[in-house]
Amino acid sequence: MLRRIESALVSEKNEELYSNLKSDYDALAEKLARDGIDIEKFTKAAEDFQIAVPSWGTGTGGTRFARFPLKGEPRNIYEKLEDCAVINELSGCTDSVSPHFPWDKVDDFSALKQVSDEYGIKWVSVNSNTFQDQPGQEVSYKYGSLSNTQAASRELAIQHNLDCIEYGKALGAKSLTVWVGDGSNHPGQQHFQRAFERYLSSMEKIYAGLPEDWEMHIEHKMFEPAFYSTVIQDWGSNILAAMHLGPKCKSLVDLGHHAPNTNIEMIVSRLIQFKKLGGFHFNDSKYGDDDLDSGSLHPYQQFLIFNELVDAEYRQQDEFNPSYMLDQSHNVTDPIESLIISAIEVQSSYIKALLVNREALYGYQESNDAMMASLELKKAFNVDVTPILAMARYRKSAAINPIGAYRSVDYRALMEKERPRDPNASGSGIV
Ligand code: PSV
Ligand code: MN
Repeated sequence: MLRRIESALVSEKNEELYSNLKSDYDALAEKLARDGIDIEKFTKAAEDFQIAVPSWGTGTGGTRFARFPLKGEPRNIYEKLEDCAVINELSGCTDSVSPHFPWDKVDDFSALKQVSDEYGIKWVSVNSNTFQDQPGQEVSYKYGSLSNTQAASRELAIQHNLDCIEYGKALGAKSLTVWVGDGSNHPGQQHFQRAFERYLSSMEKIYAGLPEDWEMHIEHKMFEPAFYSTVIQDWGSNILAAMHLGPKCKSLVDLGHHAPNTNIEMIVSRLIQFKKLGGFHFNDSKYGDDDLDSGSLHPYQQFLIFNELVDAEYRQQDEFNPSYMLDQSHNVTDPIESLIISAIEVQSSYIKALLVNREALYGYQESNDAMMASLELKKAFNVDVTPILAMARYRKSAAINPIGAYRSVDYRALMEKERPRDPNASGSGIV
């Protein structure tokens, strides 16, 4: 297997840390055992947990004002894949990458697939991009793509999505994620119903092009780049579209795409109930979009979302198989470090949600014991599961201390030499 960080280095660092980890792990095992909980079951669940990394997240992000690129940033899809391999080697829980076209320029898909196979990295949901014009594009997306009033713009956007399905097939992906920036900036600019009708009729054509074993995921977002209305504004419009299109179409929840204080975990529950939860883009936010790293600000909200997911798993809910992915912008951190920590934060929410005593919780719910129900959740959330996660990484030959191991190789300095940057290049992050 091809590696970016030598396994000898990771195991050398791990050996320095193992005996302390073992003591912490044994102490937690003893504590959990007093409640009849076998820690090994949870460590195994942590070992099995995987979340995908967005190819575009490996570049430094930015805002509409500026971007401050890091030295040694990836310049193409092969280099992004290398950084994703680093993230997986150290975290042990990110064995797949979600590509974005045409940001990811690929001349030879089988050559790319061969390299990703060598790294042990899979390709998951393919993201289409009809929210910006490409150089030389004949018709524009300025006034929308799949819902544009002009047929030629809609046709171009439909064809791009159909092309994305072909790219995904070549890479072994099984779903297409569609997010459009379509919407309006002025009251009266757009006829709400007609725009939604045009969107649905374009999506029908894309849906018709889905292979039998594929799904299509629709992502809603309440603002940006359109600031008055968006065509797929919220989970209501999202699920209506997914229901209209058919069983292979589901809704995708990007945490940052809701108004502050929205009860996202309840949205998740509704989507689960109607078999329409396709997947997630995890991130955190104070004001909007994907501003912050997953779990950096609202770890309890992230836990409550996982509480719904684990509950569905526990009840063996039909047609429940959501995909997990990170989608966040890293403006001031090294994206590799942020993606490692974010993946582990999401993994942590999952393990904590698994620790909830479901039967006890159902009992408190039935007897309307609000205090005990809340304390049952808090009890699981307050368990420090870091020894479980670190032990899972150790057993998978990933790093007990991923950031420590990463910093010890000075990867960015090495990359600065390997990846000299064209000073005129615009960079690969989200701007
Ligand atoms: C839109 O803000 C979004 O969340 C969608 O997932 C896009 O594909 C991605 O971000 C682009 O950065
Ligand atoms: Mn997203």
